[in-house]
Amino acid sequence: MRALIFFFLISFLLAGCGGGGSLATIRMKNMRYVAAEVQAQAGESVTLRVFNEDGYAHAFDLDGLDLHAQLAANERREFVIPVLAPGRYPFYCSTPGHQMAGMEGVLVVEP
Ligand SMILES: [Cu+2]
Repeated sequence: MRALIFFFLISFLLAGCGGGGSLATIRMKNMRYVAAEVQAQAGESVTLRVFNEDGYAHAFDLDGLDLHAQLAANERREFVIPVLAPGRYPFYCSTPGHQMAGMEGVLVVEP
């Protein structure tokens, strides 16, 4: 029992330090999110790396996590989410007309 508590404590500390987390890459190219479905694991920290590979500005909007960012041409941003609950988190580009043109995707968090 004591070992189990110790294990959970270490896991918690590692998660707090950013260790054991995963990386999800979201690329914007040709008015699309290149991987329209991105996977992540629940219960650990996730680094979302968003890269605008187009020669013009895009936005990254993920309402479920209240993430909203403007990305200039060829700009790269990272968002660290300490912990995610399982579920589907749709994201889109809020630049006028872009979501209608197909700029949307979903972050799928597996339990
Ligand atoms: Cu866009």
